Amino acid sequence: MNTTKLILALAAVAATAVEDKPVAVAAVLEDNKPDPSPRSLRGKSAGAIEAKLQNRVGGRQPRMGSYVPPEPLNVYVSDWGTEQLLLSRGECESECTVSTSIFWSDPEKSNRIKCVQKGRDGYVCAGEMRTDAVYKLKDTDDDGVADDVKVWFSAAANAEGFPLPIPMSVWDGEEAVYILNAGNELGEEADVVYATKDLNSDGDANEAGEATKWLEFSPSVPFSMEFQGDVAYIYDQNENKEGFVWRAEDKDKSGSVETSHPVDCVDAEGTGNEFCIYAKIAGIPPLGIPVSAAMDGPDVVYVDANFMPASKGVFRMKGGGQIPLTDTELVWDPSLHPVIGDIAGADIRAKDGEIWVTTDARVLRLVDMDGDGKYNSEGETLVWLEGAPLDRPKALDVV
Ligand SMILES: [Ca+2]
Ligand SMILES: [Ca+2]
Ligand SMILES: [Ca+2]
Ligand SMILES: [Ca+2]
Repeated sequence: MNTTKLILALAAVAATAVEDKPVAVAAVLEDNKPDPSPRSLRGKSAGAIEAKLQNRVGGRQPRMGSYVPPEPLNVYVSDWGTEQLLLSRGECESECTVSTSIFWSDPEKSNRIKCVQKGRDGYVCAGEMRTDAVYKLKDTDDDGVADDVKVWFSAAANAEGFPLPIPMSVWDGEEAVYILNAGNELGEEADVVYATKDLNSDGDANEAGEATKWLEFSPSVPFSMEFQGDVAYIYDQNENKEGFVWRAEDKDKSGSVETSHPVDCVDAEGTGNEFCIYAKIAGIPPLGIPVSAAMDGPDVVYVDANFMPASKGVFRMKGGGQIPLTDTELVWDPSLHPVIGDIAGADIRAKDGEIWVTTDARVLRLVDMDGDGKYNSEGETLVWLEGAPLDRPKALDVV
């Protein structure tokens, strides 16, 4: 491990309260950490556990005004305290009532779900980093509990012998299920995006030829990935003092992304450049490194949870201008929300103009009701979930 990467990784570990595992040291810390999670919920997943919680803002009901919340809202969130995957569904009229069920709980497999995404085929993809596997989960009878669970791709079973120490992100794309793996420092393979397909229709992508390396881009510290059509946007802390959002596209349909071209997105169209820098996220070194980012159309939104108050919160980089994007704006300031108190960003999603984030013990939903481009006005910070069965929320998807 080189020194810079170690420092950045340690910064990331500190910023995320030791929850992410970008390097071996994090794994050691994680395993040494006493587990405060209540396990009493385990085994009760046969039926959906209803937790009726109302959205609120510092104890007040939000003034919805003319705002019409999109619905139905289905929020999948992995919990590292109770070691399971939750589904919370929102019924919204003037306010939302949230019903939460334990979507998936398996004492061997659902412990450290690092990423979750509802796929196009109705399956929920979950990447788990203790079993080094991506699972597909489906609720066939719509009771809020997954009853069809299968291994989609795993380090142990895939015929190519591809490692999967940390499945950071998964995306059910048009061409394949893409899996972003972050390498560890144990000698296993480093940072790569696999394209996985089920060619023989047996329900997994573990046979020979079903997984290929779509993108290799070490050295880096990748955290998240999402696609817009054929284009992947990958947030990478990289080894410098600013994070990158990479734009990756297999333009020539060769089956992989060429990374040897200049990393300048400005001339990407003219040069056929398949891999370039879409945004640069400046942090305050050594700790100001965001831990999660998401695309909101052409914009990049990210949550910075470092120890420097001035650079803490949810930020937006507006797209549509010069690339790489560099200008950023604080759009949600945690210091204005003493009830929330702090933010330790684990995951972020943008949907229908709203921003969703997981923090230490909550799932927050940010809604720009007054249209000022920020989420700080009264009624704009909504606590979607807190309290049991939620304990330590991590990965998030909102559909
Ligand atoms: Ca079910
Ligand atoms: Ca197969
Ligand atoms: Ca290519
Ligand atoms: Ca606002």
